[in-house]
Amino acid sequence: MRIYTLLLAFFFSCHLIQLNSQTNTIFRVPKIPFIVNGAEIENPLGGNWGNPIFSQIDLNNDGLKDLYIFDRTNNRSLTFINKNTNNPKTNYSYQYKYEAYFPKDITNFALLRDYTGDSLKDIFAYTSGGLKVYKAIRKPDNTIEFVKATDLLFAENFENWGGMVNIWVSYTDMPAIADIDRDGDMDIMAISLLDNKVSLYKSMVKEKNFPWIHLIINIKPCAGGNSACSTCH
Ligand SMILES: [Ca+2]
Ligand SMILES: [Ca+2]
Ligand SMILES: [Ca+2]
Repeated sequence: MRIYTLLLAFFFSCHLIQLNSQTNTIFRVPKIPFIVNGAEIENPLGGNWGNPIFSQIDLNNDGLKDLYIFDRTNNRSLTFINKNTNNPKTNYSYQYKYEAYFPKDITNFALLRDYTGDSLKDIFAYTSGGLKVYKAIRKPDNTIEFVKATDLLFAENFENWGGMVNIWVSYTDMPAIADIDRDGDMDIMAISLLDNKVSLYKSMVKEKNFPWIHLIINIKPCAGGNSACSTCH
């Protein structure tokens, strides 16, 4: 009986939304409670993940790190706000309105990393041939806009031939994007297309005093193959 009540409430709400949209009236999306055994479910519409990738970003600019999930099974972005309730089971609230910030054309994987040094996470996402990058900008109205920084991220081999090569990543794989050598700039590790070994793409921002927006990084093929990369630092 309770299920029928919820369904009726849902369809009635949809009907109201349709009426309001026809008359251009501002409406508020109703909150429909999902109740199981007398208790309301915290995030009833934020689940059903198939292959989630987790990242942190302060979506509402309150100083607390919120949660961004990219589900690679259906290329869906989900956003959860950190409520700071000091209860680890209910820290996050699913709030879909922030999903509108994220580009609609992301597929296979998305990782949020701050490559600009402004503490606001940018996007590294799959594209044919490797990685595309979006730079995050906090707008005056406190929303976030992701602006395409590059359609395909390249690396430069400073120490050898000096040529440029795209940082190749398979659509079935995912790179590691972190400060691998702990020198304060962000490096990338990915499995090479040619030999299936892990390559370290070392950022040269610190070494060469590049501006923070410099995305060109150094290539150091990892001698340890897929399993160990401590030898290539
Ligand atoms: Ca926040
Ligand atoms: Ca940033
Ligand atoms: Ca580094």
